[in-house]
Amino acid sequence: MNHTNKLNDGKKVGILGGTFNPIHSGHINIARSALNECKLDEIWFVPNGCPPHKSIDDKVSAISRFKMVSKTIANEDKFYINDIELSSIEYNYTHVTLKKLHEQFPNNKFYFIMGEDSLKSFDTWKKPELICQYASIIVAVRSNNNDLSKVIADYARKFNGEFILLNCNYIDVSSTELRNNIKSKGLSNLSSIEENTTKYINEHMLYEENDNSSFDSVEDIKDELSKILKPKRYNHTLGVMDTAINLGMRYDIPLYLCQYSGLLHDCAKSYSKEELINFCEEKNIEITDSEYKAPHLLHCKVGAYMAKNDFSINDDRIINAILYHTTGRPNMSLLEQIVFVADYIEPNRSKANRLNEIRAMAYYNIDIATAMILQDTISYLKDIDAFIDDKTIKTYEYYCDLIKGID
Ligand code: DGI
Ligand code: FE
Ligand code: FE
Repeated sequence: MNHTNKLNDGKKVGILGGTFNPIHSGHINIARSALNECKLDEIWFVPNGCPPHKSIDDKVSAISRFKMVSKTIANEDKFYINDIELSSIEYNYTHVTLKKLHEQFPNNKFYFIMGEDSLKSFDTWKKPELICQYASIIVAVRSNNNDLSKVIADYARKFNGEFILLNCNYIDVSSTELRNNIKSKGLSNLSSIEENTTKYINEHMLYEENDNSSFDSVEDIKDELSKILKPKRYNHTLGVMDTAINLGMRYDIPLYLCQYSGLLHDCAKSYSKEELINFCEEKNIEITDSEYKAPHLLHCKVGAYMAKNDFSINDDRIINAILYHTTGRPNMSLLEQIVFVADYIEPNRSKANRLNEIRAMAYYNIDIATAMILQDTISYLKDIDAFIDDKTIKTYEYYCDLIKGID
């Protein structure tokens, strides 16, 4: 992660604050122009925290916005992320943030970047003279105009500050409009959103309306499962549901998706091997060679079928989380990974080796936890001489490769 640290002391640094909800090409354009035109060494993106008594958009947490910005700029050489506003529980006034940055990096020269619209209200900000003391102000404008030059000259005198006009093709993208567009049309046609941002938004399902109105209720499903599953299996199911919800909190995944996936992942577990095969043959569900060799694997396919048809789950993300919960698959969605890991670590489990290690790792880095689970599962299957599905091996190899790249 391009996280700023003390080693960055002694540089010309542009500060770009904002809610970044979401981050878009308007932000990136301003950052690039400021870097190049004002000959800065670095741009630090400073996402706002969650102000007291006020939620920016309750559905997208400050941490999630921070991570979205971080992923978006990860491949940019001179763009960094700074969590100074995220780690404060007070309202983040710009003059306070700049003072703190100044104290942490006394040898840096800071440039606070703002759009021309913000400039017009600058004299209503808290302590503009302190802002000017700790930073020069870069004002991104679409085109030079005399009005603005006059405002700037007035402010410069009044607050004893340095104001720099930055002409850039600064497009005033509205985040509110973007959020609404994402909700109504999806992300595919939004040219103002970077590819890595799109990936993050999709992966975490940000800005989506949660629609589970057609699903059977959680209570009804629990009632039914308590009848069709043995008590131990039913308890395991509740454990996976709760653990998946916890992981959903940790990794910013809508909790209802974790809840339904966890609750239903083993709904076909009461079927015997023969019953699973018969069920699939009857419903024309394809059985692979591996599944004929290890028919218990079919509880995933049958479970997915039951979730759809018996519990009205018409959401493919949940169906896939059920489908891949035993073998996993390369490049799982975060939801799939959450159910895969929750299944292994839920509190009723006690037999596996390294359970404590894997439980702790699950909340630190889910990719490493996934690789550890697969490593232990494969080793266990080899010990008992069981047939190993190619998918299990492929998934293991995929996550081993993935975690090799972690810095
Ligand atoms: O249904 P659960 O017991 O809660 O958990 P699960 O669906 O992950 O199934 C776990 C069992 O499946 C465990 O004993 C390991 C086994 N398993 C995982 N991958 C493979 C496998 N068994 C075979 N034969 N082949 C595999 O590739
Ligand atoms: Fe299972
Ligand atoms: Fe399970």
